[in-house]
Formats: sequence, structure tokens, C-alpha cells
Amino acid sequence: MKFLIFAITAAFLAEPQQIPSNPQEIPGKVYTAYYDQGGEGVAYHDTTPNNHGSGELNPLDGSYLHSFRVDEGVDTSYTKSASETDNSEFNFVTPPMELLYVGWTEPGEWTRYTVQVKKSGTYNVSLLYTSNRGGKVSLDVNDQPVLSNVAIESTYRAEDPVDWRQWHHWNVAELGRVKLKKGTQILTLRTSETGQMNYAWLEFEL
Ligand SMILES: [Ca+2]
Ligand SMILES: [Ca+2]
Repeated sequence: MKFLIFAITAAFLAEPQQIPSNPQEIPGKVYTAYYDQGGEGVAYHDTTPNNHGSGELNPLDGSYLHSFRVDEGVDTSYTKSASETDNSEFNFVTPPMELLYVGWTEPGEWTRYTVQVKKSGTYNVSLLYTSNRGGKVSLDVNDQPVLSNVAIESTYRAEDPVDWRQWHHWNVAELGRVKLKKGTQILTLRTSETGQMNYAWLEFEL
């Protein structure tokens, strides 16, 4: 009984494993939900002023994941094992659970990341994402476009019998190669076409 109570309490108090350093560091993963502070027009542009994840899809319950950036416009949610939402056999790659991501994306939306590059070099950039109809994304470095309108493959799978789960098939897209100088740099991830994609992290590897 004691163990059961402990297990239930632990589940409610669970925090994501991946709270990143501030600023986030490259090489490594840049977690999309941890975009800069500063609000609409400065740190992000979102087409709806509320967060469709925190406080809406995920009702406020005092937990970190459900209240994450609840007062901001970017729409954030997190990977869930319940009902095989995010860990189903239809994934192309299996993401960690309770991983925050940016969802409800629309063309024209963007998020900004002030990062610390530890080593100058040309990095391979990949994106952990879902997309039920394909789309395009772009990446700027210090407000200069470096990857423009990169096609993102749909992760729709006709064999998945659960219609809404078509938004939750995770995959990794190779976006391209990007030169980065050591020091503080600013990245902007843009949804260029189609939207309806979820982004969990950008990974930068030498
Ligand atoms: Ca929004
Ligand atoms: Ca949005």
C-alpha cells in the first residue's frame, strides 16, 4: 500500500527529464519548448494568443508539464504514454516520454533560441517531429536565413486505426548543414508551409 501511494505521488510530481541548460548549448539538442523569453513578436510569433496545450488540452493541475508557459502564445504539450498517444508502434522513432514540444504550428509562426555554441564548425541539423500531412520549415541564424523551406515528410500512416494519432507519429528529419561560430548565437525556427507539425528538438551534431 505504501509503495502504491508513493508510486501515485511520484507520477503526479513527475517532471520532464530534459530541462535544458540556459542558454541551451551546441553541439547537442535545442529543446523547442524552451524558446527565449520576451513574448509575442520578440521571442516568438504565434497565430493564437493562448497556449492550446498548457491549460487547455492539458488542464491546470499544479504540475510542471500542464502549467508550462501557460500564459504565452506558443502552443506546448508533451509526449504521453497513456492510450499509446506518443509511444505507439506507428512511430518511426520512439521519443522520450514527458518530452515537451511545440505543437499547433501554422505557417508564419516562429520561435527563437539564444544558444551558446561551444565549438565553431559545420553542424548537421536534424529535427524530432511529427507531421500528418508534410510541410516545410526554415532556420535562421542571427536573423539570416540558412535553411529555407526544407521539406518535412508526412508521418501519416494509413495502417494506424486511430485517426487522431496521425498527429503523433514521431520521426527525425535531416534539415541540412549549418555553419556556426563559437559564442552566443540566435536561432529562429520557422514553420514555412502547411503547419500542423509538432517539434520536440533540433539536434546539432558535428
Ligand atoms: Ca497559440
Ligand atoms: Ca501555434
